[in-house]
Amino acid sequence: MAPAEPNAKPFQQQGEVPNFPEELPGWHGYVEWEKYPEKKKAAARILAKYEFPLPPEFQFKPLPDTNPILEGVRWKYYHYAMGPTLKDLPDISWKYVLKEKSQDMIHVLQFPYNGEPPRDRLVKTEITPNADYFVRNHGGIPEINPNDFFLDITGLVNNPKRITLKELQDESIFPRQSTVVTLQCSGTRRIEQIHEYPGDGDELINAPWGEGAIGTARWTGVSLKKVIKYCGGLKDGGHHLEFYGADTYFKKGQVYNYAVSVPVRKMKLNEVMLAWEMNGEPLPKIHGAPLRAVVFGYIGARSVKWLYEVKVIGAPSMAPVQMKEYIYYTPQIGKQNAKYSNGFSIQTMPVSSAIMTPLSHDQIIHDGHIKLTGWAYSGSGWPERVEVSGDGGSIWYEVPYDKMSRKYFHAWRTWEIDLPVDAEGGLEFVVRAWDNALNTQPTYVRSAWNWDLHVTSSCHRIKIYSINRSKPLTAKRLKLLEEKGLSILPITQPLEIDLESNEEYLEEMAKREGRDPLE
Ligand SMILES: Nc1nc2c(c(=O)[nH]1)N[C@H]1C(S)=C(S)[C@@H](COP(=O)(O)O)O[C@H]1N2
Ligand SMILES: [Mo]
Repeated sequence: MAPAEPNAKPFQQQGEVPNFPEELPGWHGYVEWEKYPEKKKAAARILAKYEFPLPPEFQFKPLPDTNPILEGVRWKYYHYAMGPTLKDLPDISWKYVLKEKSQDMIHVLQFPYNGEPPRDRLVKTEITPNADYFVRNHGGIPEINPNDFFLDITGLVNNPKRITLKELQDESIFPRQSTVVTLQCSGTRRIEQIHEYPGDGDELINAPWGEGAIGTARWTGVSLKKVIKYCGGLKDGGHHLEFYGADTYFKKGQVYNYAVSVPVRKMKLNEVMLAWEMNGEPLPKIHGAPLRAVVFGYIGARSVKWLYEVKVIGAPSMAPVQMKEYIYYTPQIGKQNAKYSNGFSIQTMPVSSAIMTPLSHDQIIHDGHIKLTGWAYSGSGWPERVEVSGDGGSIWYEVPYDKMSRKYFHAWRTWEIDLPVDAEGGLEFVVRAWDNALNTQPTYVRSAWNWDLHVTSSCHRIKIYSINRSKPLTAKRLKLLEEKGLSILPITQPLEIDLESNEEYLEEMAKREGRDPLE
């Protein structure tokens, strides 16, 4: 189970148990906040009574080797404090993790649930099985009965409408769209930034993601463009689309429904889908059932789950997830001088890639070639070339085109290469991808460190230990160990036998003219 957070005292209700009733029958775990400013204020007053436990320090210390790695006590307590409607959500959400996700997921944060699949499995298939698809939640999982579900289209459209799921699925009203799309969380590979320089430790949870917060699925639904057309099109001044999710989000003592926005241009390009199917199956609860947005090429945060309202607005959303988070600062900006306005708002994802096998610190016995596998992705195009280096980035080898999965406009490519490796000992393997517009990746994590620790798109580097059996001495040593029933692995354990016999030593010394000159 979850590791204990040392600073967390058991939750203690302060004052009367609040009651924020559910908004709609058949929509469990959904409290509407955005339409009721008074209710929001009441929730803020309640939250102000508490001193919530601090997030544990895991950026300056090693991460616990538990699974879940982190528990998220603070976020559980936010939910407990809100009374009966939300207090069960940590448990309910965990129940869906166990039901809908693979048993061996790496649970990066138990609540709100964040999880990624084991590294080797993620790139075995170009389409990620639903059970292995990463999950990034900011709150609990609402349980919404599909028969009770509807989507509201509001704001600057000519005919605002309430559309049921049945209507959305009626092909005589809306043509279906089915597209292979990769979603990538901007936190992918955050662990590399944490290891070099820590960042913002509170607001962002800073889930210490590895390389697996990315996945590819065939999503089925309708293009939002068709839905907006069905509502009579945009009114003048409608420039952005705000998406609302039914989950509750807590930030700096306030409550919200999860909300973000994308420019209408994205919708006009048919790059925003409202999806109810994932890889031919009904959308899993944990991935946003009954309905989610899928925004092609953008940071995962815009693909709102449990989507219940699309509001056409004039300027980018002022909701905290859009305005205050997912901001990419320069290395000179941090806790001392950051403002919401002095960084990029992360929308289109840059070109990036990762080596998924071998794993960092693997010790590899080989015959002059090592097989590497991984993924490459670009939000504004597609990966055209992947290059791998066995020496930290001096010499690069191109992944053969027939060892890359097929091209899609909106998806990653998985790849593999038999990398020639002559050298032995500790080596640094590096990958970089090039997209069709010739964009490639920054060289080092340091080149693109940013305070919120987003978008670690620098060349991915792993450290391995090479044992090359095509070298005569190595072959001989391995054979000897095998005869004695000993293993060379792990290299961190002492070798129990002498490195050579006295006779061999003397013979070698003679050949080398001894240790010291004779005159
Ligand atoms: N309603 C809602 N939608 C959400 C989120 C959320 O917490 N609530 N998380 C976002 C983020 S940050 C990401 S990366 C993706 C992850 O999608 P997945 O969990 O289906 O993989 O969902 C996005 N949509
Ligand atoms: Mo994300």
